[in-house]
Amino acid sequence: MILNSLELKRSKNLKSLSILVDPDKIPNEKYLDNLLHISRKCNMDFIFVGGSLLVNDTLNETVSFIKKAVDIPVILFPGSNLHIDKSADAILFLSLISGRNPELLIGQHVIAAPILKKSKLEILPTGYILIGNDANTTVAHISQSFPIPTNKYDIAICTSMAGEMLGMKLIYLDAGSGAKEEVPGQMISSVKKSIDIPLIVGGGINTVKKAETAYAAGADIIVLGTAVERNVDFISDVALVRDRMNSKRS
Ligand code: 1GP
Repeated sequence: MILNSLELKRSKNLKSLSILVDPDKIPNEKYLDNLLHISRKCNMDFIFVGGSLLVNDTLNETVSFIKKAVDIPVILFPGSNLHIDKSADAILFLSLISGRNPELLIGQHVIAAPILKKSKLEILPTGYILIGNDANTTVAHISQSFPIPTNKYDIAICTSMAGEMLGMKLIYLDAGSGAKEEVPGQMISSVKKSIDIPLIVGGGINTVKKAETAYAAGADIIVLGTAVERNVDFISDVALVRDRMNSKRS
């Protein structure tokens, strides 16, 4: 079970790495093949698949391709209840707790629940928290919600604590795909101290330094999307950071 393994790793302070594959941003099969080859070589922990908007309707194709090619757990990162594929291993059952849009707090979940119940997907109840100073991003627009500003640590802390108290099993601090400003290290460490569940951090992590900062501040999993689309070798650089951190602990 993915959740059990994450909780165990968290208890040992072992770090994980995930790439985010947006089916709309795969230029061709060769690209995906190479991405998966490098991921396998780097012992990628997870592959998240999804995006706010999926306009090309290639989610199923993408998940099947990945499942055939590698043994890495595939976790759906859905933008809506339409983004479900039963051949994945798990789904981030995201509740957008930084926002006040009832559809994304509970509405879409009600529609998805009976479908998910019949599937074999592992459900990962996740408190999803958008961080950023720009209310004009794709995710802010689609979600019709404001992100928590990068300097409002208290709001991020209280939101994460409330998520955990509501029974969510993971917290995801996301600056949004391609964010200019990543989630600040200080905010990650403040949230980390306030919760006892695994912490996922993503959005705008496009340098090794930013990855190191996020891990050192307390991220249990970091997610790489845009930077990998620009330079696939970035995966190996960050995997080395993860391995270095984990070797100190084992
Ligand atoms: C976005 O956290 C992910 O939801 C990844 O963001 O594309 O900026 O790496 P990037």
